[in-house]
Amino acid sequence: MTDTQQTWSETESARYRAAGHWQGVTFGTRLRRAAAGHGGRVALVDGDRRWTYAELDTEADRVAGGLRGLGIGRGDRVVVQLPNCAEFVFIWFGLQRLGAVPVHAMPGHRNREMGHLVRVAEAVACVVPDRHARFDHRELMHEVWAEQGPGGSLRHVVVVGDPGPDPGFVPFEALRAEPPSTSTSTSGSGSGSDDGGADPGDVALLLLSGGTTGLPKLIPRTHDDYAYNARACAQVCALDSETVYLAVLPIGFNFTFACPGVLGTLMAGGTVVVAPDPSPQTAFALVEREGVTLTSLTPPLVPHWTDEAASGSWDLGSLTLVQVGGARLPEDQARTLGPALGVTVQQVFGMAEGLINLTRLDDPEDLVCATQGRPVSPDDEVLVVDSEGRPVPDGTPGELLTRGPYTLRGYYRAEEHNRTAFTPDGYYRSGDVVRRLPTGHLVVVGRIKDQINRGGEKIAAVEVEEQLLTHPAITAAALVGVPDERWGERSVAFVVCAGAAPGAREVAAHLKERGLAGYKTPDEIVRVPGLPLTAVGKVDKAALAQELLRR
Ligand code: OOB
Repeated sequence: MTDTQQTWSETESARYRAAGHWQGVTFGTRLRRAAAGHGGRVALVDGDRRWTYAELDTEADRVAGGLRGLGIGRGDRVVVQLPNCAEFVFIWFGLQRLGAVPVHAMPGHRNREMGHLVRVAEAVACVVPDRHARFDHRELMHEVWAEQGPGGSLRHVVVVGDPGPDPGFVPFEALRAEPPSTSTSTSGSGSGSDDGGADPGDVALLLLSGGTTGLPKLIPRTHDDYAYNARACAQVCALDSETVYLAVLPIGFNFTFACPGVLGTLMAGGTVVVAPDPSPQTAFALVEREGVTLTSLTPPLVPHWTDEAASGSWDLGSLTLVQVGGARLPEDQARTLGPALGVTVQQVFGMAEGLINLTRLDDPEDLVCATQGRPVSPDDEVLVVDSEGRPVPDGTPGELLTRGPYTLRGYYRAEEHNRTAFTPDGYYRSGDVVRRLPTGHLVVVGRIKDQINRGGEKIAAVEVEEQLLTHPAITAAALVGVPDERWGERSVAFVVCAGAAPGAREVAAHLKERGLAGYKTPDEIVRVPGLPLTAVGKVDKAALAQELLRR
């Protein structure tokens, strides 16, 4: 595995090309072709601002010009941490135009995560908002910059909005100030091309894994594989140029961006509308105004959307399909959502690593409500195996292993982790426990990875435990997920203390001080005299969860 190439074998690559999955077209070139083919159609809407495909193409050129002026070029990694706004899309395609590689950070990430991403990716720049959700991202970037030390890779911070007094911070507006010049030429490779000379097999972006280890791993996605991810989802969802997609969840989340999301919609010639927040009030106003046809949600939003729709004060007539995924959707909520909104519901069981499962638009209600869908590609290979790695019969729970035309073969710069995260023949060990039905539909029944899924936001237990142990009073810690009505799962930290136990508030303050994203703060702290161990001497988290349920 090199930095810029994924490692499917030659045979597999040839097969995926022959099947038409990999089309050999970079994202930079795709946007150029879309602008040439249907430049007058509306591509993107953000508040009162809207851009046609031709205008989006021009914005990408302008941003690329500005980024090139900063010395950014092919293969360079840039961490993008922006809330839902048009600038995310401009930056993303601006980077594609240079053959540079966006790293999708989440708006909630803080010092620890951002610093880690910059270090692992050896990012040359970060793009952040000035403030978002009452948090100053410029201050965060000051810390990240200061902490990287003299040998650090970071050279630029681009700020969307007010860059503040620091002369080292580049305002986004200055980036796009220069009218496009050389960048519109389509001749040859290099700085003047549509894609900076990128190869379709190159890494086009780096996604974050939910993580089971200390810090999130980076997932390399190539132009060929990621475009197929978006297109295969778009086909199942029957997207076309009439599609109006509303981006409600964070735009950098794989679900929102490419399942089919932003990229699938743009590749179908449709319109992407960005929602500044996920409330049903904001979303429904946009549905009415823009004629939104499709959107995607995580399960915790579903009851709010159902309730607000029941108020009867909205015209949701344009909306035809609502996807729900990222965490297990309770069956009763799946059953009420469709009638409440007057839409088809689709369950989505996906992962940043690749494999996407969707229920089909014509699936019977029972499959839609009680399964998490089936793979989008005929070439997705799925194995359900027991603890010895032997395939189990349909209907029997086992771990989901998968490989295919858009599933990673290795995390970025994580050789040691890769040795255990994949089988010798290249299957990704998902850590999810599923049951497969004879129809191929999967039911997610559990998980063997040490991760908590809090309403779609993934928390690696180890990462939080390590941070808990930095508190002077905590001598041992175990983070456990327990069922929760609102979040599906909430996180409970069992701690062993020397002396007085810190309260939940103090722990939260400590973790914040350590620069950990807020959603990773334990929902509850339980002091215990000691942690129970399994026969092999590991912390017995099942026993801890049981203990909590008993109380
Ligand atoms: C999506 O991606 P990630 O990378 O944040 O998380 C993947 C993990 C899966 O391995 C599984 O444990 C869980 O999230 N998950 C679900 C689920 N969808 C994801 N568990 C139960 N039911 C579901 N429907 O979460 C993601 C990526 C693309 C599309 C949709 C979700």
